[in-house]
Amino acid sequence: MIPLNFYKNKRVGIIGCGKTGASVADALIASGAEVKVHDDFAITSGSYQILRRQDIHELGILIVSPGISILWPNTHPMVHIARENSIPILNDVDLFQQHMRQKKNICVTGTNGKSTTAALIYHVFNYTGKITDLGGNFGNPVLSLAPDADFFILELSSYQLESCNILGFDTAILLNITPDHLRRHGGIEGYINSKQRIFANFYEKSTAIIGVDDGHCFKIFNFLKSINHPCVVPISGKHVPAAGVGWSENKLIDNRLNSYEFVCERNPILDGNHNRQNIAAAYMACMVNGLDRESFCNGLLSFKGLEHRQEIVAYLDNVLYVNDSKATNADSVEQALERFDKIIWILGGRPKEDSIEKLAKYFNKIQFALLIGEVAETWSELLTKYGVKNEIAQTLDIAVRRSGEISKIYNVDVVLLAPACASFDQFKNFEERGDKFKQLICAEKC
Ligand code: UMA
Ligand code: ADP
Repeated sequence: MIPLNFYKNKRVGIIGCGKTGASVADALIASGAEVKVHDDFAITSGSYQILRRQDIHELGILIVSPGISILWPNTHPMVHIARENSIPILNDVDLFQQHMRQKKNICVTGTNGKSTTAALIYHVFNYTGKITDLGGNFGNPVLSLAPDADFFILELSSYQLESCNILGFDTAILLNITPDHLRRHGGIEGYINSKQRIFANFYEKSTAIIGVDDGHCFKIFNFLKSINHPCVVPISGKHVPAAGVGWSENKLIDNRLNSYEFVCERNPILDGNHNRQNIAAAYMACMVNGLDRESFCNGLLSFKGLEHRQEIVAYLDNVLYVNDSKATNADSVEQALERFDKIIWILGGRPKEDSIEKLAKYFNKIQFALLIGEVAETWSELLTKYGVKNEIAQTLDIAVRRSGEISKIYNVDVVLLAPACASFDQFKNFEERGDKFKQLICAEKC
């Protein structure tokens, strides 16, 4: 737990008592602050004092959890009151920054690839014996990390960046931007603004690592160059950028000095251009933080990848079963559709703002689609319009059973769970959905 000594005897309010709110409350209480907590739905632990509206004007500071809207779609009413009373509003990442300035942080954002990239960097740092901790949107809040680590790898979501004010990270990585969480950010402009905050308040030793494979990030790259950011490195999963890091076929190339230096071959577990983007970013983060190339390459080769991201579950009766439960938007699903052929596609859940229609160019690879969750009927109609054979399975159990039957009829290489949807209509989270998929396959097949 990170000690928050600046807040000793201060009155602090917290909105949201999930993982983040509880970690902030615990760290503040342990540091001698006077803490009150509000949650609109439930206080998960009875041990905190309740924050009421009439308490807000007495606060020294208000901390918001990532799930609390401070702008869109509606500003949380307590945030309104705090603003009217000129109470500073920060989040847990701000508190972390205030207290851990002497340590190095490497922060990762992007629409897709954050967890893989953050985990890979963490793995390589550990491999080389550095004392490192990993957290943030990854699952364990930043204030729950071990204070004695020398390096902190922080995965930051657009929600966290939106409410973060101190910023000024040592190494900031933006992998890519495609439409996601648009309602929460009031549209694509709001989403881009949140993401690019990762580079804000930079200082002379900050490094900005930025994917240049999409138009939004490419513009941000040009902007950072135009304002003379001290160190901006373009990275790509598709080519070798000038003065940057990228790929020539399966070779990672360091072209920072425009000298086209070979670094290493890719790790076969991390297949696809998307993973090449992640590896290039991770490599660069390691280089600017003092690791050597050989250590990076050895660390990369021993990285096993993360569960639920194009995870190979089984190869049975000539059919590969792939769990890509974390593919919750069209862009992440695209990576899997690009990689595989002759697919039985299990998809659906609670839809996000983007549609699978933008994946139409891959529909000729789909032998059959099995739809689950709230969106099943709508997407069944859409797929039928494009001539894709499909069936509403409604639940994952039925979809897996049907995939076994259908794979015997059609010429199928892969059964792919890549939902292009959030899981919350039928599961607690994407992990539960992916675990269920794996259990079902093993129950049916192994
Ligand atoms: N709540 C309110 N009012 C609201 C909204 C929420 O009171 O208007 C309360 C809920 O009742 C609940 C609490 O807030 O008790 C939940 O807080 P939260 O939504 O901020 O979630 P945490 O449990 O603190 O988890 C957050 C991240 N969740 C979100 O951003 C929604 C977790 O990311 C993150 O792992 C965790 O902090 C630790 O840093 C999850 C996520 O879904 C994985 N992230 C989104 C994504 O990856 O797409 C952004
Ligand atoms: P995030 O933490 O940003 O959600 P993950 O590493 O958990 O990213 O991967 C989520 C999904 O996105 C998986 O389906 C994965 O295959 C895909 N993915 C991973 N990296 C990228 C990338 N750089 N670009 C696009 N999709 C990616």
